[in-house]
Amino acid sequence: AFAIPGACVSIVPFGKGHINDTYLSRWRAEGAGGAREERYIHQRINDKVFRRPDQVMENIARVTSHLAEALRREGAGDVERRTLTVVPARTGESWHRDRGGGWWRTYLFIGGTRAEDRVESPAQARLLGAAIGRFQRMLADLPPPPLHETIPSFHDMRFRYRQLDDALAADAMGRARAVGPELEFFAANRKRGAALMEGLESGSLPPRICHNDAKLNNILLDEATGEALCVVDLDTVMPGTALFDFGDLVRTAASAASEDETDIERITFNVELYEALIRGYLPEAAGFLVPAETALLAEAGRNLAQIMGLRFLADYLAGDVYYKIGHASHNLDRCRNQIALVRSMDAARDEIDRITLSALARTRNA
Ligand code: ADP
Ligand code: GN1
Ligand code: MG
Repeated sequence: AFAIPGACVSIVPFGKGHINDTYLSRWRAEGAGGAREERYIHQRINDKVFRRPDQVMENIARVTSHLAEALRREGAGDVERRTLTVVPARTGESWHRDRGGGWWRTYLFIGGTRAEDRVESPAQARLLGAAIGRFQRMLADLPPPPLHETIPSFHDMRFRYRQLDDALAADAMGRARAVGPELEFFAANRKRGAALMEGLESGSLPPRICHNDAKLNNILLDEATGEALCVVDLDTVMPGTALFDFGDLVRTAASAASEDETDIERITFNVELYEALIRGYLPEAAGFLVPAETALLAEAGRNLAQIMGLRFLADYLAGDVYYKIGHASHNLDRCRNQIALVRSMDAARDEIDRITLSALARTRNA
């Protein structure tokens, strides 16, 4: 269905995403210089999560062409490794529907890269911070119309609390009695968690195009150099606050453990990695961030960890209907992981504030 030359040699499941079905394929084409092998990524878009895959793809086509143009303008080499490239269907659309109604898309495979669940070093964290800042900066001048909102209320904490309340009331799996301490934690933090959405609603936080899923394993790292090469998983690129992305990166890249770690003792917030992230992010983002945004940078990681914890718990109670899971308690384990991370961030709050202020001062003086 897609405009790929040659013959398919193999196709295998790929990656560790929680939402879509991802495959890697190899193709062999005979050319003037002999046989050539090309690789592609194919994804079946999760249409339970994304109700309008056509709108998702319309967003992604606009965003990827805009990024490619911006990269070329800035003289970046290897543009096809620095942004996703959509391979159109033979119909000319950016998607293909199979006979069962499933929605598919194809990207060029970005080889020589890996997606990690933990950061290796402060130097790498700095490059990751810069990658997300750059991504936001390059999309700041995307011409109208606004992008489609592919998942409504995606990072709206109050909506996520309501989902938890509903899942708890229904208690579809009879799991509610086993999650008392987690429910207590979320009840105690209900008010504090609203800060980002309140800022967006009051207008103090300007709406911006953001990625909305800027976690560590959605950024491909160059195998050879460790460089943060390409931000992938663009399904949720839509309006939001820049803090959603900074926060998602902080919660995943400055945690000493991965999101799947179950040993609570090991889930600690690493302030050294946080410092590197923010020092990488600010030089790219300082040109557009307003004071109301910089004032909430220190809160962003905590906020995003809270919302992910809530979502994992709601899905656990609802019977694991949203996230892909590897074992029965996976969503509960992930929820506990995020709670431990919030606690560790709270314990480090003075240090986080100090590092944030000093990074802001450094950027202003640079
Ligand atoms: P999900 O929405 O399920 O998380 P992603 O779009 O993030 O799906 O893809 C899953 C994984 O596949 C990514 O984390 C990344 O490792 C890999 N991946 C996705 N697109 C590409 C690509 N074009 N080239 C190389 N790897 C990719
Ligand atoms: C999902 O698709 P993936 O695995 O990159 C989820 C994010 C969560 C993340 C938690 C569309 O991201 O919101 O932060 O899992 N994506 C969607 O790991 O819900
Ligand atoms: Mg992903």
